[in-house]
Amino acid sequence: MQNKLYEIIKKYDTIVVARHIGVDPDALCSQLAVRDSIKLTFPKKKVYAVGSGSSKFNLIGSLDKEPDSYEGALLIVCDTPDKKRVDISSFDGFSYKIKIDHHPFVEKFCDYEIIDIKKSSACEIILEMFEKSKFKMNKDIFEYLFMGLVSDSNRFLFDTCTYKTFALISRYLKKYKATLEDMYARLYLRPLSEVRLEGYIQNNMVVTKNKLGYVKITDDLLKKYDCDSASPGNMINNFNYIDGIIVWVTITEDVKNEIVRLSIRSRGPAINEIAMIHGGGGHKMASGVRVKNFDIAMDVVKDLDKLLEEYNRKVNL
Ligand SMILES: [Mn+2]
Repeated sequence: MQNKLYEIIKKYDTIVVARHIGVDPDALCSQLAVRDSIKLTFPKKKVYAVGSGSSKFNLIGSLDKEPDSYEGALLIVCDTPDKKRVDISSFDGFSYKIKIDHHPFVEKFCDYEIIDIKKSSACEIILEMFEKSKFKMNKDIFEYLFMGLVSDSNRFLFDTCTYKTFALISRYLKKYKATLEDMYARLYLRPLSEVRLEGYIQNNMVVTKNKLGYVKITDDLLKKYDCDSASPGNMINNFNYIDGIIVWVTITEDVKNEIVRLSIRSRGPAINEIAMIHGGGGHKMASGVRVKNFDIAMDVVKDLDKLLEEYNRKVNL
């Protein structure tokens, strides 16, 4: 797998590395690690990490401007299961496309697809491949991959982290003497405005008798708290392990894109099928949906509540 990847990459002079819309640390870090390792391994190649960033992740690393043309270039898409969620202006011109992903399979849209849904993160897949291959690494590249892995596994809370994950990381922590505190600060330092918004969510989350928690965040509220529409989705993992809440949802108005965004998490039933029915997707326990307005968002919430009702019935049998 890693050798095939190496041989393909070797053939192209221009390489574009993309990932999903609504950037998160695993998406960003996987693309930056792939970009920098290719640059390090093949210094003459032109490699671009593209997509819209977020000021929230300024401490992690920076992206590139898209090249003028993709003619004849190689595209590598990280952390994205479907074509419509790739954060890129166009697919035209690419000679070959590669996908590296850990989401449940949605569709094949690349010539060569490396998918392992058992892995915690796209970053873990890449770190494992780099270790076994001729791709060069350095401390910075390892730090990207570590941060992406930590973020997507919610600091090793999920079952996708195994002894293999820890062993893999351990070998590199030793090799590069990376400092955990520095990496966590780059990942988790956040503005006070977001903490205050989180306080609002804590106080205003509605909880149904089926143990579904949800909260609506309007654009007015985002303005009041000086936050952007990506903020609630970014803090959603902080609501895990609350007694009395099994599935929880933030419903956020995004005026710029004229949508309402649902971020959904579960520590009980798989929620990705309901997300998919409503045009979204993601992981079994961490999904998202974009809809037109709050009314449609509440249809998703109702379906999730029904799912929980059934789940609770089975659990209590
Ligand atoms: Mn991911």
